[in-house]
Amino acid sequence: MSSEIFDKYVDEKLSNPIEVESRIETRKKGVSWVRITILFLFAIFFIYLRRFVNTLQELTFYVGPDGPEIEEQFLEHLKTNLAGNWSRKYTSIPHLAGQGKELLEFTAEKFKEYGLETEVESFDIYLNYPVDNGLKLIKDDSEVVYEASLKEDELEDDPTTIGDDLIPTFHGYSASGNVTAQFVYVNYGTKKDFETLDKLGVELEGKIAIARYGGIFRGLKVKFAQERGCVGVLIYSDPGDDNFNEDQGYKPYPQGPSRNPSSVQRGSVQFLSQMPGDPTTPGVPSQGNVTRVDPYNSIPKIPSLPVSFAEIEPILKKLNGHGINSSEDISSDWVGGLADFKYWTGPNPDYTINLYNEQSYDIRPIYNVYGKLRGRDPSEGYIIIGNHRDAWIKGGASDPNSGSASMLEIIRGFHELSKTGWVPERTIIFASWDGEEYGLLGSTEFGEKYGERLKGHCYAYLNVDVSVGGTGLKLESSPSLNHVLNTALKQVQYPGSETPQSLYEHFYETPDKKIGILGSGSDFTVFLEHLGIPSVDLGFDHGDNDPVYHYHSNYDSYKWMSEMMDPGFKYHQAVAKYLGLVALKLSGQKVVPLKMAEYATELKGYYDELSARIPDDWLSKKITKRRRCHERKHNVNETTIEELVVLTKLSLSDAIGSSIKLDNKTSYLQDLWDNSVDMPFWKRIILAGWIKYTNIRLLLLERTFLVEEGLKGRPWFKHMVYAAGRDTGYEGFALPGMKEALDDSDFWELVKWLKTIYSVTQDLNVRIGYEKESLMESSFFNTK
Ligand SMILES: *[C@@H]1O[C@H](CO)[C@@H](O)[C@H](O)[C@H]1NC(C)=O
Ligand SMILES: *[C@@H]1O[C@H](CO)[C@@H](O)[C@H](O)[C@H]1NC(C)=O
Ligand SMILES: *[C@@H]1O[C@H](CO)[C@@H](O)[C@H](O)[C@H]1NC(C)=O
Ligand SMILES: *[C@@H]1O[C@H](CO)[C@@H](O)[C@H](O)[C@H]1NC(C)=O
Ligand SMILES: *[C@@H]1O[C@H](CO)[C@@H](O)[C@H](O)[C@H]1NC(C)=O
Ligand SMILES: CC(=O)N[C@H]1CO[C@H](CO)[C@@H](O)[C@@H]1O
Repeated sequence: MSSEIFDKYVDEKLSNPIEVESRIETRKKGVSWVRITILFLFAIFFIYLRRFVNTLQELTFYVGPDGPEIEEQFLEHLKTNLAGNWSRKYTSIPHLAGQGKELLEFTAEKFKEYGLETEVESFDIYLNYPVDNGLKLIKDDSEVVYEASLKEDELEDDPTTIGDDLIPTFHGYSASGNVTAQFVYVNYGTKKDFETLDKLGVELEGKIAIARYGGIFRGLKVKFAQERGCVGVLIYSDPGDDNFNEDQGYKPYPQGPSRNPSSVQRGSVQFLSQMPGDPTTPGVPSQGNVTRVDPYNSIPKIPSLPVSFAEIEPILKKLNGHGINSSEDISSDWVGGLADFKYWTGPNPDYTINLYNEQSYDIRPIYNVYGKLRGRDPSEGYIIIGNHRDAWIKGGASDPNSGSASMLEIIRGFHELSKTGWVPERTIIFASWDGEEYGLLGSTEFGEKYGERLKGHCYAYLNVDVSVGGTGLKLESSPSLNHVLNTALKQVQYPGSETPQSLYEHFYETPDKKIGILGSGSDFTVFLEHLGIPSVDLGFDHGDNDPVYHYHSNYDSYKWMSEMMDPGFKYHQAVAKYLGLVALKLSGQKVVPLKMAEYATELKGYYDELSARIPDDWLSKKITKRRRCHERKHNVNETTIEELVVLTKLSLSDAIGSSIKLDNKTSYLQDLWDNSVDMPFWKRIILAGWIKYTNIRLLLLERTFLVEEGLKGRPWFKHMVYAAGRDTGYEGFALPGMKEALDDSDFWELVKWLKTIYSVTQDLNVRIGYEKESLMESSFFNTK
């Protein structure tokens, strides 16, 4: 119908001038070149007008299958489940960062086969591959009494654990070295653990620290040890941290659910909370002849090795009776599950360790694959869905290739939709990142290269790293995405329940459950924390009843996944359905479904909580220093801290109020659009323009939180509200600048952040506020 109106319109408008022109021509016979030129120009004009009208029509009068219908079709297509096929493929050859060419090609081919415009991009990264290692226990500086193999057992039952092509146990970005020294047990090696040892007078200078995995990102354990003057670090997986244990009668993998004693957790020891990405190119893409800097701001100078609990026990038990009896004099939190080690700190002067670690460092290529599903409206922004491809091991059935399998299923589902003529409103880009494991390399370099473009066009980044490492759904996101995440939760069934249960019911089973906040440890980091793009990270996480997940070990294999963790690959498919629906909503709804009320409420909550921690005697202090943010208009001079806090809280309350209004307006606009079929076409075009304006505002809202100078001592992190924890790495904290100032009792740093938060809040209010709403409030768009 609409197309007819336009054809008629175009015909009327265009036939007349040509007629007039030809009448003139009949009078002036002989000057045919003028006539030809004029006709030619009109033809061009006609073609362009036609094209313009077509585009306008396409954008405003698209009458393909709409949202709910498409979502249903998508879920229908995903009743076929090929996740197991993809899993088998991705776990068949080693694919350390920069390696596994066959899987790179497989990914690119699948993207193409499923209709994506596919591209491979490489970056040149400074990184290490393992050469050799050794670990010896030495008595009286002479006699080697024990030597660790530093290898995981080959299991006959599990082909992924056997072969010449297995990846050695090592740490990404660890330093080469050959050190011999006494050793000390440092528990999890957290900041607090090291402070405890300092207080108790346990000497760490010149020692090798032995830490168990857990609590914080492993690279920070090495960082803290290095800062204490340690010469090397060993990190092992303590069975006391597992939910199933041989002590309790559970057999180890592959016979049962507890940890295989020889399992080793590889992993990166980059100082993740300092900066991800290539350590030699902070903030800029590692391509061509980029200028490189000294990497040791974000990677260690001392060697480290990962060890199994079977191989650390003979070493640790030599500490019994030496140093501090931690269970007695520190806390039971220091005691793990080793039978022969009684968790003394050491050192034992009779024993030393020789730790030998040889790494080959070079500038090496890594390869991202991008696949674009082009949206209907080229002037609209896009969303990105990403998963990393590289793994520490040949398998990686869980990390990361459960996510790779889920993502391919989404792509397959969208391809099936495309076959019936469906095109999303806005573009969806799929990314298969390389080098995540070493330090979020592929995604970070991508973000650093295309930062400005991404800030101007990317509505959201959806990350799926491990889609199945257990059976409990984990959801962490920018609060602006909570609304769309919650809506989609209700549409997918939880695969782990015998009676029908939605993901929503599963996720909110525990009272007071909330969608979490993002820290770091996966590829969303650059998008959210460097570029201010709303992000989400999700997947089924390890829970108390799930078999021990052999993280970064050879036993994270296809066999473990297909037989113990996810037989039938139902959890893989649930993630594909869920994330696919979220992507369909974000890319398909005319008004981008980003909602601000929850964000503003959360923000006020964080601020209330932190400001309550400001010491009383600081509150009445005047802020006399000159204003820092001279580029910002808002004046907060000469006031007391307390006044500033009150002002900020008022401003945040305002933000909540106006966010509720904004969210209401965006829902209203979407409603109008959904019911605009009978609207006169010119009104509909105005409405489309209005929606476009609204979308641009929504696109830019999260960018308000970017602070150019970044966090203290780590300028790469520019998001005021969320960042990787300085001392934790994985775990994120809200308002990190303010929190760290309070943690450090740093008055002027706190003042700086209070001012920054105040002025950002003011900006936020300006951006959220909907001043020009008269047109909206009027009955302009009423069709009846
Ligand atoms: C998926 O795997 C199953 C079982 O191995 C096989 O029968 C089927 O042909 C595979 N399908 C595709 C599309 O690879
Ligand atoms: C490591 O150093 C020790 C001496 O401290 C030496 O005996 C040993 O050969 C060295 N190991 C390697 C592999 O170079
Ligand atoms: C390398 O640097 C030179 C000058 O610094 C520049 O002209 C050239 O384009 C650069 N090459 C690449 C590949 O970036
Ligand atoms: C260490 O402390 C534990 C817990 O108090 C105690 O049972 C154990 O006997 C202590 N070990 C020694 C050698 O004193
Ligand atoms: C949302 O908008 C509708 C109509 O536009 C209005 O009736 C309602 O009160 C608004 N709700 C809020 C919370 O502002
Ligand atoms: C609270 C306060 O003293 N504010 C002052 C900040 O500075 C401006 C002029 O720049 C004054 O007008 C305000 O009174």
